[in-house]
Parts: sequence; C-alpha cells; structure tokens
Amino acid sequence: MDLIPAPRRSTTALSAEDFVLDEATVIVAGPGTEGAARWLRATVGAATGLPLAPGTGQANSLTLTLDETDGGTAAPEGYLLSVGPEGIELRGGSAAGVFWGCQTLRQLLGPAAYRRAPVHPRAGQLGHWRVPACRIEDAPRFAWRGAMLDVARHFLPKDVVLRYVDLLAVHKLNVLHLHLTDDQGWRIEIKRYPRLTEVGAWRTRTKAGLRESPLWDERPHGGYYTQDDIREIVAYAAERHITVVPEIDIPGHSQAAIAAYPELGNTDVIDTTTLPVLTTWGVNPNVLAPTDTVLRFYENVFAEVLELFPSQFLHIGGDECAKDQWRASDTAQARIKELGLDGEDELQSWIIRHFDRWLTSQGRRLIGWDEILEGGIAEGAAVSSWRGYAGGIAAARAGHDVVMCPKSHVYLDYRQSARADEPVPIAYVRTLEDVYRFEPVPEDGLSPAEAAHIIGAQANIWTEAMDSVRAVDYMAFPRLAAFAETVWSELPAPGARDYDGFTGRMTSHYARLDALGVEYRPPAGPLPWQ
Ligand code: TNX
Repeated sequence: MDLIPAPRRSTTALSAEDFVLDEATVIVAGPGTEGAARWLRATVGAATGLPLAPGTGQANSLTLTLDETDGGTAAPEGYLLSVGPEGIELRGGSAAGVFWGCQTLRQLLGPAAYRRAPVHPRAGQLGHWRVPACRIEDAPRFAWRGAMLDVARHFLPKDVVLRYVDLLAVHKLNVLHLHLTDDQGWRIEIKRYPRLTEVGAWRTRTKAGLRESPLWDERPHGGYYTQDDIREIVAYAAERHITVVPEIDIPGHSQAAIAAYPELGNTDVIDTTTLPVLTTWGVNPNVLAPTDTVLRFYENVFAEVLELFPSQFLHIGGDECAKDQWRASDTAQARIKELGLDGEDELQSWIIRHFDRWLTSQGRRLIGWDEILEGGIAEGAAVSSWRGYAGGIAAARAGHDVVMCPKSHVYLDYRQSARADEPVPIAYVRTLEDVYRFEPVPEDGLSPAEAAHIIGAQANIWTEAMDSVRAVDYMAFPRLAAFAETVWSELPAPGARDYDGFTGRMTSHYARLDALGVEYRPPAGPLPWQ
C-alpha cells in the first residue's frame, strides 16, 4: 500500500475483494464529517470525474462516521479505515481523524487521484478506481506536527502558501508556522501601523553591504498579505485541520519594523531614521529598544494578529537578539537598573515575560525560539528548540511544552547532499536519511512526565536562498515526507526506523508528488536547471 506516513497497523485482506469507485458510489457523511466529504468531492471527485454524490445507502458507499467516544482508535486524531467489496467505512475519533483517514484513502487510490482532472483514458470506468481491500488503524504520535515557512526573507505569494497547506495535509502535518516578520521584510498588514507594509515589506537595491553575503541577490524584492489574505489562509488551513501559528519576531530580527517606525530602535545609540529594510542575511545589531513605546506598539500589533489567527499559540521569535546596542544605550541601561536586572539577557527575558503575561491575559499562549530560556523563561511559555536538543530538554525538565526543531536534523534550508551541483551551496548537509532518522524525543534521561512536554516537532524552511515555489519545492521535498513519518508514525522500538522500507514506499510517493506537480529533489540528484 506504500503509505506515507506509515500507519500504526494495517492488514490487507487477501481473501476479500477490492472496492471499486464508480459513477454510482455515494458518500454517506455522518454528523461532523461534512467537511471531509466536501474535501473528498473537491479533490478525489475532480481527479476521478466521479460525482461522489451525497447518499444514504449501504451498498457502493463510502461511509464517514465521527465517533468521539472511540473512533475505533484511542487517539483523538485517529481513524479506522475498512475497505471491502461493498464499500468503504471510515471512522474517526474527531473530525481531524476523519480527514486524516481521507488522506490515506486518496493514497490508496493511486497517483492519479492527486491530479485536478481525470487523465486516464478509462477514467470513471468500472475497475479503474480500485481501492485495495484492507483494514487500517491509525493515529498520530505527536499533537504538533509542524512545518515553518519563512515568508519574510523572500515573500511567497498567497497561492504558494495555500498550495503548501495542501501539501502539509497530504503528509498529515497539522501546524503551519508562518515566519511573518524579520529584518528583511514585514509581511502582514497591520491597520494601525500602515508603514509596516508600506515601507517594511519592500527591499530596494542598495549599495550598502552588497558584497557582504554570498547570498545577497541584489534584486529589489517585496510583498505582503492583506488581512483578508491572512483570513483566507487561516480558513483554508482550518478546513484541512491545520492550525496556522503566526510569528512576529522580537526583539531581534526586527529591522524592517524599525525602518518603518524609527522610534522602535535604539535611537540614543544610532540614527535609526536612516535604517533600510535589511538587504543582507545573518544576525543583525539593529534590535528593538526596551521602551514602553515598543511594548505598546507590539501590544497593538499583536492585538490585530490575534484577531486574525485563532491559534492558541503566538510565536514571538526571541532568537538571535544582538545585545550590543542595549549595552551602549543609556535608556536600556537605565531600564536594567530600574528593574533590578542582571544584565542584557535578563532584559530580553523581561520583554518576553511582558508579552507572555499579555498573551495569557488575552487567553493565548506564547511560544518562542530557545533563546527565550536565557535570562529566565516566562511562566507559561513554550519553546521551539532549534539550536539543538539541549534547550528543549532543559525546558521540558522545567515543565514547559517543547516543539523540537533542531537544526542538526530538520532545517530544510540546509543542502541535501555534498554534491557541488546542489542548487543552494550553503551550510551543512541534511540528507533525506538524516531527516528520516530524526527522533523528536531524545533518548537520554527525560522521565516519562518530562518527555510528555515534547508536544511535537517541526521542520523549518528559512528562505534566504529561496525565492520561488520551485526552490521551496526542491528543498522541502522529499525531506518533508521523511519528517512527516517521524512525527506521525510510532516507532516499533526505540531507534528502530527502517530507512530502506521508507525509501521503498517513497517510489509510490514520488508518483503522487509528480501528479501534484511538486518539483522535489530527484533521488538521483539535482536536474541541470536546479
Ligand atoms: C537561524 S533558526 C535563524 C534564522 C535563519 C536560519 C538559517 C532561528 C530561530 N534563526 O534567522 O534564517 O538560522 O538557517
């Protein structure tokens, strides 16, 4: 059956006959499964040319049932799929469970089920759309199965994001972390502060620093999402049981905001009125000032962001905040003294704590990169552990929720082989096998209660060197398929990942990605244009 990610248990019934989808097949959608039925009609219906009309009958039907007591599986996102000659039964422990079951069903139908119109000459005819007789019992290992997309370094148009949401759904991933702001761009409309996008969303060609980075591409660049674009992305993702977690990065990685509103920077250290939206990459000295003006400004920004994103979590960044300007700033030093803090790390911590309290007062939760541990972590905060496992382990021990995303394994902006013709000649090598061998819960020394704080993991795509859907496809796939299995599929035993088994199943999965039009990295290596 070659399912990706691998299900918990599956049996193929050799004695039973397969089910064949035809013109008369109906979908019997029980209460709470209407969304999944709609999705099936829109995707499988389009690919097969079959009506898949709503129905009530027993024979020749696809029956969707929501069974919240126990969908035949213990877990809320689990499902049970039985296929026999009379029909298909899909029971989910939640609407999400039913939806993930639909993803499995589409995989069982074969690669042509991923096209947007029928292409086979016999499409729609009896026998063509065959689903093998089987019984699959499945549920995810982790609740947070994420992928981060950096739309700040290079803006990716709304359509690319919506397509990416569909690709996450194919892989049963359920969190899209959107990195919306950085030194090089502000990508979300904020009504109260229009200059954030009027100024902050655009990089113009500058001579400054032109040669500083090998990745600087010299081109003007920009773009942003309107609030309606964001509402559309969030709703589209929600229909696919994917939560969009927005990231507004503070107090570092904020030069685009300072370029738009110079009063946000350390005005007693540098002339912030001349700062452009940054055109080079890396850690940048121009950070937010620890002032009340900045706190109020970002409360107002976050208030609009919370209106748009129902996500429980808001990501406030917190990574790579250079502290030199705070060291040189009388205002920052006075603040440190006034608050009785022990240096600049505690000052950063004070800012993060402020927003942790503020978000909690709004009924939400804060998540930040693992630097938020330095100088003391805010009470209810969760941590994205990116520099390695250590931050995540320390946070889990201290009772904080953790999303593991160590750059050692799941940074998909790192190149995929050591070959000289890899299209992104930067950084370290993270092969498909490296990603597949990623283990979200480190083996050393977490008690079961501590390990339970690791709520999941995330693969991160930073786009300094990617400015198109083709580039993102190449870097994300097939590695995101390997990642999906590390967060969805339980290990048969600790450390027991069967890489050969995975690559064997990938043969079928490449055919699905081909039908979807995903330009993944071919197993044999990059194509000449890549
Ligand atoms: C570090 S990961 C960063 C990003 C870069 C990335 C490049 C993190 C929280 N910060 O700003 O884009 O490395 O791999």
